[in-house]
Amino acid sequence: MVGALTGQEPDRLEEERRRGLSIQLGYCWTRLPGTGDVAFVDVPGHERFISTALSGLGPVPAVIFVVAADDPWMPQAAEHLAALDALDVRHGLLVVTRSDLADPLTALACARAELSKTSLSEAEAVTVSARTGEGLGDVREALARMLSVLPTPPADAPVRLWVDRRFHVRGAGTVVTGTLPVGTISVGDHLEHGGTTVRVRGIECLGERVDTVSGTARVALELAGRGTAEIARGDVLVSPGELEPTRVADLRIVGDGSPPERPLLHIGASAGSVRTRPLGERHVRVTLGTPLPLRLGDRALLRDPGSRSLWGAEVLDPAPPSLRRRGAGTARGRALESFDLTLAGQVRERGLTTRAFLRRIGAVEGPLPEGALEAGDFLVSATRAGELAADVAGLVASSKDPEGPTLGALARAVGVEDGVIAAVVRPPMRLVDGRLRSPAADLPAPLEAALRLLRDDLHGDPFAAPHVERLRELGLDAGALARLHRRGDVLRVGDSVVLLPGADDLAVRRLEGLGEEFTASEARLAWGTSRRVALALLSHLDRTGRTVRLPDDRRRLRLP
Ligand SMILES: Nc1nc2c(ncn2[C@@H]2O[C@H](COP(=O)(O)OP(=O)(O)O)[C@@H](O)[C@H]2O)c(=O)[nH]1
Ligand SMILES: [Mg+2]
Repeated sequence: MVGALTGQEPDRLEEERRRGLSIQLGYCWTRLPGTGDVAFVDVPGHERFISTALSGLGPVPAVIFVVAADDPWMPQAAEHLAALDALDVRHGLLVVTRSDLADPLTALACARAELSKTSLSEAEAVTVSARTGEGLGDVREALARMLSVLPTPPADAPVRLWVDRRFHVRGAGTVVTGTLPVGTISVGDHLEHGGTTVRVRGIECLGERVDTVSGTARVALELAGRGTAEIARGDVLVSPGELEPTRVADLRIVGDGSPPERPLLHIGASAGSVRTRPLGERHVRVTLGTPLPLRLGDRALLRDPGSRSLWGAEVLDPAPPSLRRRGAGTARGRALESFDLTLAGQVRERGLTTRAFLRRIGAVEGPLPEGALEAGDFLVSATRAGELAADVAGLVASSKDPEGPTLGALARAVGVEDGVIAAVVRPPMRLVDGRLRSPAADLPAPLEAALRLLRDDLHGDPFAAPHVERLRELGLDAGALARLHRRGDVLRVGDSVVLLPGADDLAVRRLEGLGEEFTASEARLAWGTSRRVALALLSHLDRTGRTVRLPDDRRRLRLP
């Protein structure tokens, strides 16, 4: 059918022609009037060549799903359809071919029923005979309709070209081919492969030499540079520095059941064995053998070659936090349930990150979350800024240096850049000549000592507000507490309930992990504190507009 459509023969190997069977990926193209150039990646149907088929399917935006009128619904058709569904390919055309050999309606009804359960449920269906040519016009028209609704891929996105073939051409050197989904490649560009850089010496697109090409396109690149000989099928060439190679990623499993411990991860044209660790019911952490430039929201596929089962997977976090504590996996699974791929969500999730990093992992552009700080390229969530401010306050207070510690010393102690420290400094701390002046410096000595002890009390357990007796012991009466609160040294949420500055942000963050509405006792459990502190903190959050108290005494967070 592809041959009849394009006038080109996708099977080029002698063995393929002899056995009447595709073994490798085949490449053909045609020009559709009003639509433009259309490239086809013909994939082998035989079940032995499933991984080759997947390497062709991985990066395509749309498919023609072909079944024969004289065949029953075949296991390999089911397997290819399951893979397309797992990859969430939504644009497609169902074609029943060999209509001269059998009435196509039975096969059509059967295939349609199967497609209707998948991401291809909207696919239009046509019947055709490649032998007589009947229906070829319908195929072209339906193809044009299908292609007309494909979204235009961003030409300025970073390049990620999955190599599906590599060969050596005498005089030209190494040539690789692949389906370019987004972005632009021009002659002279540098691309990264593993740790090395290669240069694009020439580009061929549908049999013609071009200077530049943007996705979606089939491309052949003539490469120069050391290391080109090591490039193999399944490798990936990327815009230098614009993507983040990752070895560990958290994925959401789409579909039923869970993948085994050592499945294959297919993404783009690559396939590699990975180790999985379940994170709750619907998520897994995968550890890759070779780093790949994964991005937020990428679709991938996990496959168990033994049972031939496969699972769809959405890349949620290509740079996840390490899991050390017992039970951390389950908690991480819960956090991934509401994982937010926008810039705001990512800043909230990561606490401290950079714009460049978020761009590399493909965070969805948008506004910063409320209360976040920007310091150069760094982005700091409100919660993290509060925590850093508290850490800095503690270090400043305990500094032996009468002038106060330098920004650099603080930055090293806290493990962030100087600029971040400068950004999180809030009154009453002051930055004077590159040093942070202790606000406690101008407090009476006993009060300063009391504040230091209070900080120690609260440091490991931010919601364990000291009891009235402890406050009395520290000599902190109502007047002293009010004074410290005014200066920003403490956060006073009730008459005798004091926490450290930033505890309110942290409290809100913990509440985000609860349901949409929650009771006071659920909040108390989330904070791991006493009823006395929880009630005072809740009314503080009500007063400051962070929570809304509902008529039945439940609460919800006020959305920004
Ligand atoms: N009679 C007839 N034969 C066809 C038609 N389309 C393909 N064939 C033949 O069916 C066989 C399998 O076709 P091929 O394109 O290799 O199928 P593939 O295995 O899916 O790649 C070949 O011998 C083709 O010549 C058609 O519409 N009518
Ligand atoms: Mg074939």
